[in-house]
Amino acid sequence: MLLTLPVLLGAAVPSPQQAPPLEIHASHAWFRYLLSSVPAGGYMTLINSGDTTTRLVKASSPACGALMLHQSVNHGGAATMEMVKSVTIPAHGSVGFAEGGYHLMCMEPRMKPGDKVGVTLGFDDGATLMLLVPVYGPAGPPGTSSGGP
Ligand SMILES: [Cu+2]
Repeated sequence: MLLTLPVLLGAAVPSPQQAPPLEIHASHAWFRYLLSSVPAGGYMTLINSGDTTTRLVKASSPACGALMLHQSVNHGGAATMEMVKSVTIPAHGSVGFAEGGYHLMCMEPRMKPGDKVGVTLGFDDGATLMLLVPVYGPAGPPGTSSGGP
């Protein structure tokens, strides 16, 4: 559950001249590609090694018509997915993007298994993280089909 708190502008730190050092990194990122007519799900773990909680607020890729932040949700037994405005990554914490939870949704994917596609993640402090994300077919990465750690 997220609560929206009033933003105290007076307490904001001065705008840095460039994006602050990135303390976010991604591990085990991959796309599941099915067909060009079906959105491709993007999965990863985002790790925040910094002292500041941050939020992922956008994603883009030249290999996608649009790259959205999604969350799978269960409304009274019906599984659907919704767009989310942001995903919070706690200080010294991590967030998993996996089936059944948060994921990236690549609309109109232009990729194929074996490709590596560029993805840019944008955070609420203005920082960006560029990834090269491998593409797998329906079975996913080798050795992870059992659910993995
Ligand atoms: Cu989705």
